[in-house]
Amino acid sequence: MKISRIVLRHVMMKLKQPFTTSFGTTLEKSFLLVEVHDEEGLVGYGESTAMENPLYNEETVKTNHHMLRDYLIPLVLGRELRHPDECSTLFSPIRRNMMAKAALEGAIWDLYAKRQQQPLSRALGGAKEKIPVGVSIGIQSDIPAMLRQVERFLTEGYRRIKVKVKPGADVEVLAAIRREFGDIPLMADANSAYTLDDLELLRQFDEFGLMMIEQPLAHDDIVDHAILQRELRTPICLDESIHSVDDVRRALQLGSCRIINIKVGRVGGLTPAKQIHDYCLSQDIPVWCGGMLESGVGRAHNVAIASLAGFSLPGDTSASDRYWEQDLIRPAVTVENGYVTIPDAPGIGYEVDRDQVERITVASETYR
Ligand code: OSB
Ligand code: MG
Repeated sequence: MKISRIVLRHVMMKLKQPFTTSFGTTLEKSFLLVEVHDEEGLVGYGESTAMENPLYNEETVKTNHHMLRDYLIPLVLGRELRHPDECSTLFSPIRRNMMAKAALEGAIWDLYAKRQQQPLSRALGGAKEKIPVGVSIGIQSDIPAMLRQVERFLTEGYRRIKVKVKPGADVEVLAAIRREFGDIPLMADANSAYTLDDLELLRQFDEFGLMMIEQPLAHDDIVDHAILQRELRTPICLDESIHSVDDVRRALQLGSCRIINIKVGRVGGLTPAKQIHDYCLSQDIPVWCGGMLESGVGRAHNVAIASLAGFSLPGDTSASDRYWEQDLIRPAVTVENGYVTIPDAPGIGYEVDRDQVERITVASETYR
């Protein structure tokens, strides 16, 4: 396939409700959409999961724009590609900037699958027909507000509840959820809000029989996490610390975690995500697909990768209406009985609503 034109859009979508983590609150989501066009008029779509500000990782909408415009797009534009896996090799001289790479690579995967007239899930090697999904609930103003959110999502059928925690909004919240809802599949995500100085506090998490605690310690750490994991019964799941198969290998060798959250953006694309999945499957380490408040485009990529066999735990691939009044894709992603059905149309499997994309576009550039 030959990519003859690339359109880069800066778009803005307003979330239904603010989403709060230990690092900040998002209400308006500003992000980049990538369109790759081939000579036959087919289009592949990708979404950058870089946020406006560098609070989750070091990337931002603007750094992604720079990397795409000045480095990554020139590497693929006009080039004959046989397979999207080639992006990993082409991009390898460029250090990091994983989300920028993933946005372009994801668009190329979509285009490739459309050209093969195959759903992206199948092009990636996924065989599942539906995937179990969970939901991620942001930090709330008080415990009653949190209990209302948990109740709402349990009613909607979600198969696992994840709550964001931070010092001062943690054990009491978890205790209240257990008291109210009993033995539901429950986990907590700290987004690096703790240090080893909080060991005695973190030990109290063990009382709640959580499925896991996600990224309790620093975003760039695997050593302190190994010390913590030896002290806790609750499995640690790493999110921010993992960018590659080598990161996973080293973390497992040290005993830093027992579960891996795979985010396509954080690891640099679908090909690296699949490699991490394959490695974890070979090591008997459960994985699940994380989310970054994606629009339908990124959500569709997440649904596709989560169709691989090793994604044995419910992911953060919730329904479009979890965050959006109106999504960019048709039909919207829906959850029935706690499952999302893998679409069988070619590529990402959902139609991109071009009118809606135009309405939310703040700026766009075309490269040819
Ligand atoms: O740590 O998983 C995270 C959202 C933004 C940044 C980081 C994270 C999250 C979520 C929400 O937990 C996942 C989602 O529903 O998209
Ligand atoms: Mg996380």
